[in-house]
Amino acid sequence: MTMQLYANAGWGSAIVEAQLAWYGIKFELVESGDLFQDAAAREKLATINPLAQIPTLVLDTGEILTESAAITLHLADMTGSDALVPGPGNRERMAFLRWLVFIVANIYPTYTYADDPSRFVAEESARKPFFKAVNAYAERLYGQLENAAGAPWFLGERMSALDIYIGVMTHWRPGKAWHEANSPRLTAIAGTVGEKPAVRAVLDRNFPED
Ligand SMILES: N[C@@H](CCC(=O)N[C@@H](CS)C(=O)NCC(=O)O)C(=O)O
Repeated sequence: MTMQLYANAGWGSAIVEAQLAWYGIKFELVESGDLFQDAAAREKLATINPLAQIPTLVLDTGEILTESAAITLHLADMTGSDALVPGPGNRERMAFLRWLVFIVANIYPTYTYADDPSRFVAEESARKPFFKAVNAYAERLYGQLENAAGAPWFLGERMSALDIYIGVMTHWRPGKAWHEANSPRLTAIAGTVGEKPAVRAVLDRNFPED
């Protein structure tokens, strides 16, 4: 079977969609629907990914792969390419792994918690302050990512999947204007990665307002 990517325009599936496009891997895009607004969409996705999150990838073997970092590493293994993931022994490997995990373990969860605070904060009046606090924390984390960023790519001379994460995630809270003012390096990386035709096509589909 053809690989299937569960996706919703503008969401984290774009990070994987861009990598699949980069490698030229054939896949079918399955619209997940809005997992916050549509209970049926959540239920359907939960049958293959109990977290009901995207990206969710169904491999050509029928196996399910979730977690964007695991997918990123697996696609590199599968293609035998080091185009987006510096291979073992490569001097950029350690920084790549550190910041890949930093993004998914620290920054990404701020969206899980603040996209819909009602899931975590029962008291209605506490939701707004919680949303604000989580977003302020996200800003601090983006500050750390900014401080670690090289040029023209996050790892310096070579492009990697980290640049694709940055190209997608800088569209999310706190938003492009905030990043332009506070994260000039991340903003530059997002601009440069967006010039790569394979990535551009995916960004245009996911962020038509660009
Ligand atoms: N750790 C996961 C996070 C994925 C994630 O949070 N995806 C969001 C969309 S950008 C989602 O599906 N949210 C729905 C939810 O949290 O219920 C990854 O790196 O793939």
